[in-house]
Amino acid sequence: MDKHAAYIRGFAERTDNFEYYATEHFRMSGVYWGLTALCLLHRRDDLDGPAIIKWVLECQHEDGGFGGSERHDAHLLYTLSAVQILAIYNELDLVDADKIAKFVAGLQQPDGSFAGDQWGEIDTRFSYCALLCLSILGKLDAIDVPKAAEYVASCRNFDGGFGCTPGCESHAGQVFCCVGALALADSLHLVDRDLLCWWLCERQTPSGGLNGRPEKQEDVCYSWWCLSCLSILERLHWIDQAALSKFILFCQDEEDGGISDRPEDMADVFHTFFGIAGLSLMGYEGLEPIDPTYALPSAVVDRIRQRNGAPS
Ligand code: GRG
Ligand code: ZN
Repeated sequence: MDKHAAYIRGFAERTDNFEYYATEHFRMSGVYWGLTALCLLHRRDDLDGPAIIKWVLECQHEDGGFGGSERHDAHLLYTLSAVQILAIYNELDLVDADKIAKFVAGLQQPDGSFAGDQWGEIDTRFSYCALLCLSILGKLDAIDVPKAAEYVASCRNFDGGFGCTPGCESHAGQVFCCVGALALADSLHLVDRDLLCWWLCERQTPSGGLNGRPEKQEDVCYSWWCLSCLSILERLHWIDQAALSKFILFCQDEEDGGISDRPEDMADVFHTFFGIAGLSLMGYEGLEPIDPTYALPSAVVDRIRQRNGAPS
């Protein structure tokens, strides 16, 4: 745990390398991944909270949305990450929730789907981002929630999985977004639970790791994309958790910290977060629990629920 925390801190501190500039456009999500991983390791305050909060606020646009970093266009992906970061630091009062809700609501289309930004790409990822962002802010009433759920359900396939838009192939990443969105919309009855959970547990390969769709390679991040759905749908016991834990642990860089997508590859912050998050979902000793729908530490979600007046 010490090495993973040091790896994440090192990533946050190094700005004189190629990766720093090459990842500029999605830095807001990178900060969310690193910070949430540190929370699960009980080390939230290893990063400079006040500096991060100041930077997050600098990335907000006049229309209420947030960019991936300063000078980048507002997008739902980074608006969600920004709101998640502020929730972790218990600093949601620093932003105008109505202004953010207006930005999100402005991206909903007549069929219930969401565009990611003003340029109009439609994807079920953005449905999840919109619903989660507004749930955290306690502003779900800014959008048409039943219509949002109806659109997500229209992306459901014969195998029980979900894709990016209607008719697109089932992919575990999209399944996470759709199951998460339906959970937030209180519409899980639109999921064919047994069919989908069977498809999800079929993602486990002989390596113990999970893949994202049939015939593809296993990858640590699917420990989150698949497992979170199995957890939401109460079927976590349908996979071999011991074998999956072993696979994730095998992908650790034991010298420099960090977790890679599969054994022998280079570690990165994305897979470090999703590996730790997967272990946390399986109750791995010493890790903070994570909420499978909010993708935030459970303690943060309890606080959000209290703030929004819902029973925790
Ligand atoms: C708050 C956790 C959280 C997420 C925000 C952005 C988002 C919402 C969700 C992304 C879901 C998604 C699509 C994940 C998949 C990422 C991934 C590993 C894509 C790789 O796709 P391919 O086709 O990989 O390159 P395979 O494994 O199919 O070969
Ligand atoms: Zn991956």
